[in-house]
Formats: sequence, structure tokens, C-alpha cells
Amino acid sequence: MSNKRNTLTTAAGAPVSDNQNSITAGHNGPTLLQDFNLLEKLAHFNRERIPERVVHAKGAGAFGYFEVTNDEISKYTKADFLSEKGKRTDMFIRFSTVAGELGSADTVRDPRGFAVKFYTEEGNYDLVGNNTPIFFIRDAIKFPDFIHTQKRNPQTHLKDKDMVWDFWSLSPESLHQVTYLHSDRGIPATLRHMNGYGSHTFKWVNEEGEAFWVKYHFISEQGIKNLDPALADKIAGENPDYHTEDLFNSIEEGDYPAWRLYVQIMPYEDAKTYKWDPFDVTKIWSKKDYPRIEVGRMVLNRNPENYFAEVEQAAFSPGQFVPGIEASPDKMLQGRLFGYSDAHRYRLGANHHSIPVNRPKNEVNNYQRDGFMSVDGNGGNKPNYEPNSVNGPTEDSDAKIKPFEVYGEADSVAYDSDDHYTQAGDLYRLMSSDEKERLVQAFVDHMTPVTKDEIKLRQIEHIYKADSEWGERVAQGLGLQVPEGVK
Ligand code: HDE
Repeated sequence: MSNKRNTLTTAAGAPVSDNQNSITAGHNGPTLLQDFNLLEKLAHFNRERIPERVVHAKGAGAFGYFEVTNDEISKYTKADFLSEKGKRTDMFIRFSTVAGELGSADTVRDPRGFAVKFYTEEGNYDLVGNNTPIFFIRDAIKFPDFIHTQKRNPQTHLKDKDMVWDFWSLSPESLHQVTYLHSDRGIPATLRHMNGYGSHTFKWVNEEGEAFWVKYHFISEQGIKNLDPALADKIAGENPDYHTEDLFNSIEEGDYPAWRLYVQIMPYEDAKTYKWDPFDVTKIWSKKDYPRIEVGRMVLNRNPENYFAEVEQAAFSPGQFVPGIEASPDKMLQGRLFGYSDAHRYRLGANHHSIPVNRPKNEVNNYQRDGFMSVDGNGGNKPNYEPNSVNGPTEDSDAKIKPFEVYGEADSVAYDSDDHYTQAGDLYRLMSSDEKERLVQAFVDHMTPVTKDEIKLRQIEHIYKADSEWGERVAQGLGLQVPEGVK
């Protein structure tokens, strides 16, 4: 019995005698099929890659805690992890870019994923947002098409600016987020120097059953810092993992990044009369109308032990709520409620919740059984059906969602509002003159490679409708005129 310390073994635990030389018949003889360690190593090596995320493939993760700093929050939600000041909840976050593949550069102009998993005592709560408070589109049905334009041309396998701007100029609802993307915030200096947002509107419900609409804002305590585009391009070439490395090193050195979480709270009835559709994720709520209320503080203080195990296998779903937090009718959010867990079942299997980084802290107690990689005891000898008279897990009526009215004909229904210009124009007008200068330049640089003037002119028309000065400046930068009929 080998009792040497630190013995090398096969995956089945058997000691390996020689990991440098295959078993062959003499010096020049054939390799023997019975070299089980050789076969196992080569076969496992072929199966090391799992499908990368179809979006947000490149990312970096860290563990930490969330601490409530405001005793008032329980007025709005019965979510236990927000119930009292000082309450701490472990959490895991994964930051990511959107369009690039697993090995792509960090310092590109792209939104950043800001996916937070709270390991609460009532199960995992996933808040899967971005570093932007809005999004490009507002109906889930357009998402695969949008992402196709962000990826590679189906023939050349090259990134294609014609595809990008053809889609954006034919989807005017994208202008607000496209503006945000081409502003200074489009290229964060590090993952620590950017904010995070839930983007969608969500619903909070308190102990009395009162409902409120809510938007989440994670404000960086490190402040906001962005990269100059030329420097970002240089870094992308020299160190494509610049953001990943910065986050890992700052935590390793004890320089723990932190964010303050605030929410905007909208009274339930306001949704019917507010000047903007509160469920249109291409629009923000004015902070004058709904000021930010502090909720707590998120601190990242532990690096993953193993990237593949904890970051690549992390599974976030906007559908993973806890009592007191519910979905809103936002069509993008509604689509995401299906999309994410479906992606996890594909990438990680039906039992992806058993993977340690995805496992809730509290006991999982249900009648789901079997499936690939069932490694958590598979429910043991407990009953696997309900209703039953053998003391199986029973429902908790307190976890019921707050009933809400639904009405209207089933149809392919467009949003009412098509004002995609006011908020984009407001964003432009909020900028300083040098921020405007850089924004115009970013648009011009990104649109110049577009081969068709009709695409450029369509986009110029949208920009001009948001702000005529801005539209004129982009047109001039592209050597074009604002189309006559627009002025
Ligand atoms: Fe995602 N998105 N998304 N997304 N998304 C994914 O989930 C999807 C959207 C976001 O670090 C995928 O596990 C649909 C908005 C982040 O693991 C996928 C729609 C926002 C991450 C998916 C959207 C996001 C993802 C890819 C339109 C910001 C990384 C693999 C309805 C509010 C999470 C996966 C992580 C990942 C679906 C739009 C943010 C394909 C269907 C809007 C941060 O399931």
C-alpha cells in the first residue's frame, strides 16, 4: 500500500509509477493499449474545454461579502439578506466583456458584465447586470440578432462594422446605450473603477405585501477611471488580460475593491403614469424623480482558488430570486428568465447547481432527481414525489409571489414609446466639451470603416434627432452631410 506523501495517482486514485515514459514493447516497440494512465491523460485532455459562454465569454471573478448599511430597506422588501443593518451575506461576482471570445482582450470598447451571486439564507439571489444602466434593445426576441452583429461575419469570420451599424441604425432604441458605449465609460481603466447596474426594473415586496419597483446602482468606492482609446488598444496588444490581472493582484495585495449599493424606488402605482415606460431597459429613471437610497456595501476580498472551477463554471441567472424580490414585466428581463438557466443546462449540465460556486448555502430540498453528474447524494432515500404522506419537503406559502393583474390581447406587441432621442441627447448635453469631443471622435472612428454611406447617414439621422450639434459634428467627421429631410 503506497503511503508515500503526495503520491501521483490516476483519476481513480491508483498510484502512478512513471509519468514520463509511455509503456512500450522495448525501445522501438509499439505503445501498449494497457498503458491506462497514458490513455486516461490523453482522453481527459481532449475533454478539458466546455462550450464558452455565447456572450460574456471573457471574464474575471472574485468572492466577497455584502453588508447592509441602512435599516430602512426592510420597509420596501422582505428579502431576509436585506432585513437589518450590519447583516452580512457572502457573495461571488463575475465581471466580463460582452462580444469577445474566451481569449479576447480586456481593454476593448464594450459594456462590462457585472454579475453578482448573493449566497443568502433563503437560497442564491443572482443580480446579473452590466456596468451600464441601460441596454441596446428592449425585446428579448432581438437579442440573438444583436449579438450576431457583435461577433464575426459569417463568411469572413472577421468583426464587421457594417453589420454592427446596420443593426444599430435600424434599431433606433439602441442610441442611448450606443452613446454610453462610445463615451469615456466605454473603456474602463480597471474592473474596480467602474459602476455596476441591475439595468432592468425589478419588483420588491415587503412583509405587508406592498410592492415597489426598483433599479439597482453599484457605485464604485474606487471612483470612475477610464482608458484613453489609443492606450487601451496598446494594452490590448501587450496584455490582453490586463483587467483580469489587475483585479487578481489588487485582492492578493489586500487592496479590496468595494462598491456602495443604492436603489431607486418607484411606488407601484407610479409605473402607470411615469413619463418614461419604467419597463423599457433602454431608458433610465431620473434621479431627481427617484433619488438613490443607500442599501449596503459590497467588498471583494478573496480570489478564486481555481479559475475553471469557480469562474468558468459559475452560473448566474436573473431568474434566481429570493422571497421579497420578483421580476417586472420588462420584456428583456422576461426573456432572460429562460435564457440563462437554459445556457447553464447546455454548458454545465442539468445539475449545475451542485458545482460548489453555484451551490446555495442553505439546504436544497426538492423532488428533482438524477441527470448527468448528480454528485450531491441525489436526494438519498427521501421521497422523490409530491404530494406524499411520507414527510417529504413541503411548500412555504410565505414564498408566494405578490399576485398582480395581467390584461390585454395576446399579440406581438411593440412598445408604445419611440422617443429614443431625448435621453440620448440629454446624455450628450450632460458631457463636458472635452467629453463631447472624445464621444464624437469615438463615433467617427468606429463608423469610418462602414462601407455603405446609407448606413452612416441613417445613424447620423438618429444622432441629429438627439442633438443637432452632435449630429452635425459626427457627419462632418465622416465627411458627410446631415440628410436634408432631417433638418
Ligand atoms: Fe445576458 N446572457 N442575455 N444580458 N448576460 C448571458 O448566460 C441573455 C442581457 C449578462 O458572468 C448568457 O451563462 C438574453 C442584458 C451578463 O456568467 C446567456 C438576453 C444584460 C452575463 C445570456 C440577454 C445581460 C450574461 C451567456 C436578452 C444586462 C454573464 C452564457 C433577453 C442587464 C454572466 C450565460 C456570467 C450572459 C442571455 C441580455 C448581462 C446567453 C437571452 C440586458 C453579465 O444566457
